[in-house]
Amino acid sequence: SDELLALQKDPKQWVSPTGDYANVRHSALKQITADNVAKLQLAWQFSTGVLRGHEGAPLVVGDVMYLHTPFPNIVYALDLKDPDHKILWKYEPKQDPSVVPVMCCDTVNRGLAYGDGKIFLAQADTTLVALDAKTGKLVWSVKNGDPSKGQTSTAAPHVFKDKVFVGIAGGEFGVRGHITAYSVKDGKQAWRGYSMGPDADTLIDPDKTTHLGKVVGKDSGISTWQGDQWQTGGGTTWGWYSYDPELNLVYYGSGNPSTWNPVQRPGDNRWSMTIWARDLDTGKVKWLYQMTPHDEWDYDGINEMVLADQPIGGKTVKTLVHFDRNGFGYTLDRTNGDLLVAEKYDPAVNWATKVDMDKASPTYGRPLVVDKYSTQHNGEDTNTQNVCPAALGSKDQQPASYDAATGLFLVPTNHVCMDYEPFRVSYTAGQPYVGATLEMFPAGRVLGDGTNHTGNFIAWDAKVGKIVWSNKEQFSVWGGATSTDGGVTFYGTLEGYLKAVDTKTGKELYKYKTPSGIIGNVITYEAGGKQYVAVLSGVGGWAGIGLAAGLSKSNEGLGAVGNYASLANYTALGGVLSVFAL
Ligand code: PQQ
Repeated sequence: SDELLALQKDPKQWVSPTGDYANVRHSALKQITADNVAKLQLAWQFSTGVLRGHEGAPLVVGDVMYLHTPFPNIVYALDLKDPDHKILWKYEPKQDPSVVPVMCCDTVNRGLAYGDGKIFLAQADTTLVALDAKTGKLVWSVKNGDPSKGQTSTAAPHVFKDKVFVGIAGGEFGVRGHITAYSVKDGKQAWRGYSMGPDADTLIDPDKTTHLGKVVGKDSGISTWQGDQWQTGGGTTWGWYSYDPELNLVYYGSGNPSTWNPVQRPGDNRWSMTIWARDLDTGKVKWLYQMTPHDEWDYDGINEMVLADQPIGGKTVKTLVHFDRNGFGYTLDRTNGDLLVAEKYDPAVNWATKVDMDKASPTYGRPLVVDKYSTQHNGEDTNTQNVCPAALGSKDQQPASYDAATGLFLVPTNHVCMDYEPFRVSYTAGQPYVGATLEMFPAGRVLGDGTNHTGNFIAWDAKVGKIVWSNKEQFSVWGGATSTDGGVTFYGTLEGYLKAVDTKTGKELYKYKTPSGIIGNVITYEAGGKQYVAVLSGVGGWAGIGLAAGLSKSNEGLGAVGNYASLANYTALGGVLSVFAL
């Protein structure tokens, strides 16, 4: 039996980091509605005691809330039955702080997973621990990587059926990405699939695994790399995972190829920047789709895969919807990887004119790159200017929500462009392997439309690939959205507002300024017969790296600092959970 599949159908709880296996981030709760949300009030708060960026969200399992922090990755269990929200237990791992300097984009952690009476935490130092959910006592732990080689962990673990899945971060350190499945029961490794390398490592079947309907052939994870560059090839796996129990397939994306200097690594660099569908039990790859072959801009493909069944062409299609860093919103048939839609979800996107949708074309499925914005074309030590989006993408890790009632995807986005200058680097284990200098700025500077906001919160129709409504946000929306059957969608902003909008129209219905900028994901749950909305504030992440790491030069923080410098006029560091109710 699949305990978690049953639990996630109860809207009173929030039992997985993404809400459910399908990553739709939608709740059937509806006490809070578009008509009454204006009366929402702060119910209680909890300080995590940790500074720097608080990503992810707590879990609610039964009457207990499980809350995590960025490094040092403390876990709290809070009693939701108790009016004082007493701390039932606290777990604080002992980690070598030398991991901190090899974390690329703040000391974030995207949350916990639950399964089989255990709470799973992927520590920054790549240790995966299973804690007894009742007592917080360590049940088992395994080491998934080696921080001395630049391998770290920021992604939430995901429990699907009897396995817990973890990825690896470190694309800025030449880490070769992989996803690993461990037994929930005892931590025994079931399989590991690498993003590149020989078929024995990637678990790709040369005669069965398909890319855009064609079998990929032998050692496809090597053949588009020069020499042994695939060994330090990136394609890390630090995002969100989803699972379709009927197809028994696990979906996720791989990140940028290393280094950021494209001139140094000729070829398509397969399978970086790729959507993966793997069999849950064996890890065998059913299909792949590489969105950005031979990346020249750091458009990691790791953003969430939303599994939604949608009416297309008169029938219900099992789709996978993905808002990529590269600025295209993709809709695929998740049974076989067929590409159905690929359209820009920010009109500013200029590095490619479109994705070639002509099945007969030799460039079918590839983005058609504009020479002017090709950092490869312009070469090393040349500054390619005004590329949209910036490296942090039209959307980064902040997950979208799907509301089946309106058929809309509610998407937190970035509206940022960049200058990008690649330079030559050599690989040393555990040292940065970046090879580009960046500067980011509001997209309005390229569009020449007089605006200087760096975010939009949009509603997207993934059946056709069109924006339905779009709200300007002063800053990139770095926190995840949640829609509800009350017709309300919630999200947080970098300056610290929890906001509620009408899902259908985007009309802003409520906002409340929390103690720090929000890069966490909103959740909703029910306790004692009452609906609550909860969100972590605590500014940081890549967008907030200037504040989080105390950086001030505009091209520091991998080019993000200057673009978000004015955040310091609105907020400061500090982790706090805020919980709201009517
Ligand atoms: N992390 C954030 C964040 O939490 O705000 C943003 C990013 C990361 C990126 O935009 C990245 O490109 C990125 N890349 C890697 C990688 O290539 O391994 C890791 C991470 C991370 O682990 O947080 C980020």
